[in-house]
Amino acid sequence: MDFTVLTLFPEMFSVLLAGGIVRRAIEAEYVTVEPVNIRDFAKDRHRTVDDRPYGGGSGMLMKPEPLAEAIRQAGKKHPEARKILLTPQGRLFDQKVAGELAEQPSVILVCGRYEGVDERVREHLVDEELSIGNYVLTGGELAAMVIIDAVTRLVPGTLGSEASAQEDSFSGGLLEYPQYTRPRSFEGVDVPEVLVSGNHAAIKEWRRRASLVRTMLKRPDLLIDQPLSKSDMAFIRKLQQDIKTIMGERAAAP
Ligand code: 4F9
Repeated sequence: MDFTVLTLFPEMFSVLLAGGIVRRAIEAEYVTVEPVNIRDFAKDRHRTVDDRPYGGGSGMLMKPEPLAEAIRQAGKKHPEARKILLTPQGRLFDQKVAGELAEQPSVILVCGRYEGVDERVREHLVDEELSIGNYVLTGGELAAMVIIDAVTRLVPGTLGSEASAQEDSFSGGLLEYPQYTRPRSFEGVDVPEVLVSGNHAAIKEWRRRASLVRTMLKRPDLLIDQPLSKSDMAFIRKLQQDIKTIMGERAAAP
């Protein structure tokens, strides 16, 4: 999987390339990450990349020609690439989108700066717009790094174990169950007994139920469209019944 990042600040990506899973994935040749300086495609003596908006207003825009040339050259090198503009106006990036991108042979990430890019870039030179959340950044670079990180760990082979990507929060659609390591008692709080029982079936059931409870309490939105087994449903119905009983007792209390 090849990432090409078009940016005015290629040096920002040195942190991403310096270590961690992305660095290891590059070394093992599962992915490539190539930051390309958009300014290298400016033609004038001052290497201008921005200009004032027609119609007036504060701030500057990225002018279309250097961006167009950078996108064109990256597209020549990677003809299959999906061209993505990072902007708060885009479709919201989530684990599902990360999975889609991990199946692409190549992605070109276009990072805007200033007050944005000329509308014709958005309309005609990219395939889609992605947002990593409902906030405004100073540019698309941090969004590009978030996407590269989340997608890289889904490229087959990149994580030490394939299982661990699958088991993470969101991958199964539910939040991750609570995890513990030594010591068995920490600041007066003990590890749940079942986890030290050695009973693998009981541990599996406890974890599934813990995931369900957590998701119901913290992120009930994630349960929509979530496939639930008969055993999951029985557990949830029992919980609802217990809550009703408790609430009933409370209402009856003096
Ligand atoms: C990009 C914000 C993606 C959120 C790009 C300013 C951005 C962004 N997700 N903000 N330029």
